[in-house]
Amino acid sequence: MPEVRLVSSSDEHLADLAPGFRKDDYRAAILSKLEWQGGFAERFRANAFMRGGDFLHVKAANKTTMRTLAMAARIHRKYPCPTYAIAGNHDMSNNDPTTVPGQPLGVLLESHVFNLLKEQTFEDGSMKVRVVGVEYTTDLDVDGLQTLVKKKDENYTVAFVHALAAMAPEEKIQSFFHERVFDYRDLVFEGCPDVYIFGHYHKDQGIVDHLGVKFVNLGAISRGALTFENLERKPKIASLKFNSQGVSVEEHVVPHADAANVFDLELKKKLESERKSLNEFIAQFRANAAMASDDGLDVRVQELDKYPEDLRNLALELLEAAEAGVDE
Ligand SMILES: [Mn+2]
Repeated sequence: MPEVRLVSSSDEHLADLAPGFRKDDYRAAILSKLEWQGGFAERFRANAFMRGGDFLHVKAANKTTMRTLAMAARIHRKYPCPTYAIAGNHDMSNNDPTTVPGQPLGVLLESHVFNLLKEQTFEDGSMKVRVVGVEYTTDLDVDGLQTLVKKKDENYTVAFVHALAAMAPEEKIQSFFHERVFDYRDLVFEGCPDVYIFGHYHKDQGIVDHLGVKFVNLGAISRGALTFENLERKPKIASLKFNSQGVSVEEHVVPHADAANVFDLELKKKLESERKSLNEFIAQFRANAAMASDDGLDVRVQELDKYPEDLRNLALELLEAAEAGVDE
């Protein structure tokens, strides 16, 4: 029976140094997960391995060593199938996708260790599966995602997106990222993809079937790269089979060390309280800005654009460094 088999993984956050509250050899831990994934792809007889963004953790291009990139390249060279990747916000500088060629991810793409996942059709006999990759952008909206539709000559369509998404999210804007959270229900429409896979949101939201459309949102492979980490979470990948009987998606736990062995829990507590005060400060700033102007918040936020560019860039860099856990 003709069958296409794919594996998906996201948010590996590979880095030289342990981010946030990790206290172990973080790089070795991530690399061993990548090795395990290659073995999984072999056992599963995958046609392709797909990475959903944030393969690298630190946004500053010169903060990932050549040795780390070389180790990642060596592991992927042994994979039994090609690896495809989309860019996440950590793979770029200033949230700007045009910076990717000058980033570590750009090197992996240029050297064909990874292939850029834009639009790729995988075939086995009469079975055709098209996968569309949607990199991180700050202006992605529901209309944009709804332009992604099935084509007549393909059996199945998959969208792999680096964006926050959830089933009936309580809040439309995630408070820490200040980013839109897509609602699965808005992405089911006439001619929509058969499967959506999401990266970016590190929490595990499992595999959800909504009106026959599958949503795969298993969270990050890395743990502790962002400060709001659930210590109980198990890193997972998904395997997907497409044949004449339909689509089957399964989740698989990636072997990982016990939380108690890799996390510095005192430091996590401290980071969480720092984040809380930062959020309170931002909320207060917004409230004050709204009160101080009859024109409302929008105009005040626009006024931020009047600050000199170097000052805005410095603020951006500091925020990115804070997010990446780099104190420089
Ligand atoms: Mn991300």
